[in-house]
Amino acid sequence: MERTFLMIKPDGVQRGLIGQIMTRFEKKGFKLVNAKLMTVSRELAEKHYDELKEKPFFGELVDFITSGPVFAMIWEGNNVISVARAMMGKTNPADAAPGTIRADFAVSVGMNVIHGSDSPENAQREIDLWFNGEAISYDKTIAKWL
Ligand code: RTP
Ligand code: MG
Repeated sequence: MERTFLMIKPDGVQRGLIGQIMTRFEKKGFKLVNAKLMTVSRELAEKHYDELKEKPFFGELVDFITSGPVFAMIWEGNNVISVARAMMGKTNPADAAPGTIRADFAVSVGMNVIHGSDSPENAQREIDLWFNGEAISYDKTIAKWL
């Protein structure tokens, strides 16, 4: 089953949007397999956004991601990498389709509420980087309430 790394950025955490955003992924039918509220070191932020290190906004991006707590998550499900990206909407909230997370909750490209892995390779890299590759198993508990 496919897994992706999603992160509610400092703007989403400070604005109290964690619950509403997680609800969208739960209602869709994806399964939460790890999560933590955490502050981000510059080292971790720079590794995470390594592909963007030559971009003019890289410094601002790292400043922002390290500016307050983020909520890091691993989600599991069919095509979760691309479907989560579709549910997030385009990078710039001004271009994001109504009904997507970034369209509904954000107005600025820098503070666009959520990150999602953009490929299977990056999903695995980010799950390893943020969670040491570890996901929670539901095997022993599921079906007791069904
Ligand atoms: P993310 O990695 O955060 O999920 O966002 P993304 O794939 O949609 O976009 P990406 O190209 O990976 O850019 C990462 C984050 O950098 C900020 N950004 N600022 N000022 C700018 O033109 C600009 N472009 C990108 C955004 O916050 C974007 O989410
Ligand atoms: Mg990206």
